[in-house]
Amino acid sequence: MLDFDAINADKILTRYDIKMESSEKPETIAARILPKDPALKKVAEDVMNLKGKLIEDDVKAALKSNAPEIVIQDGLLKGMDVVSELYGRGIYYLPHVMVAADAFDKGMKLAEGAMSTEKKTKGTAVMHAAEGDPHDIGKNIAAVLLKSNGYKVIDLGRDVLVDTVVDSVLKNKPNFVTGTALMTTTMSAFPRITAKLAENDVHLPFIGAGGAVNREFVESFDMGVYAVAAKDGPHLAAKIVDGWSWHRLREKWDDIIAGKI
Ligand code: B12
Repeated sequence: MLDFDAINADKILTRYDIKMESSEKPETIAARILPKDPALKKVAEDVMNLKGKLIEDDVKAALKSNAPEIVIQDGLLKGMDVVSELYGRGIYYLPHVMVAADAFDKGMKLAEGAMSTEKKTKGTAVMHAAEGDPHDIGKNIAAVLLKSNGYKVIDLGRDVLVDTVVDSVLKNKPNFVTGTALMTTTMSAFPRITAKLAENDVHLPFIGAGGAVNREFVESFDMGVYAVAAKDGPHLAAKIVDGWSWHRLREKWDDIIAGKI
């Protein structure tokens, strides 16, 4: 018979992966990621520390000395980057992430409202987060950047059925479609969408992005063009409205993403 009192559970019930990953303290992780500018740092800290009540005032303050795009990229997004790291290391749990995402959304709404809207529409994008996928933070940022660069965005939201995306493309005839997938279980929706579009004789660039996918996957199906970050959207969109096919976008992808062409 085992003597349970003699067993030290601490030595057994350890998630070694998390223990190892968590050797870096939260403060060190934050210091590595947080911006230097004090106003932007406050915004990032509000997201990181789940301060939904403070974020609106702090975003307004940051907007006084920074462009809305900077408040998003170097403030709100940096806070979310810290949250992602803390979650990945088992320091934050899902409820923390949900509250942080709420604070992030509040800040985004304010920053988006402060952006100048260009009168002339350069082109139209249909955007969505993949069927079964509730992760829409990256898509929302990409949508804001496209809108602020003069594109009309038809945002279908998150967890969007493959058929809803296809119907919207057939109805709205956009210049390009975008999909975001953060889960390995949802990324297969991308090639299902492009296959259905091809059946309807529609051939347009499908910008695929999100933590679950990489360039290799997105280029494994026709029409797929990979985007790493939200800021890549306007670069790719500019080429698309200039008439570049998805084949050509793939060929020149490195130069486009590097901002060389
Ligand atoms: C926030 C978050 C959530 C939030 C989402 C809130 C929201 N509204 O989005 C909530 C709490 C709801 C959530 C829930 C879940 N989550 Co979650 N979540 C995350 C977390 C921590 C961060 C994701 C994030 O927002 N990243 C920041 C954004 C900015 O990144 P992004 O979307 O990739 O966007 C960037 C680029 O990809 C690009 N981009 C994105 N879209 C587009 C579009 C265009 C056009 C362009 C140009 C660029 C672009 O631009 C952005 C940067 O500039 C990740 C962990 C991680 N480290 O990523 C897990 C993670 C994605 N979640 C995960 C899981 C498993 C879940 C749950 C299933 C957990 C559970 N057991 O219940 C549930 C989902 C349940 C369900 N099916 O409904 C897993 C997915 C694992 C996998 N590979 O499949 C992850 C990776 C965590 C993990 N390590 O296990 N989650």
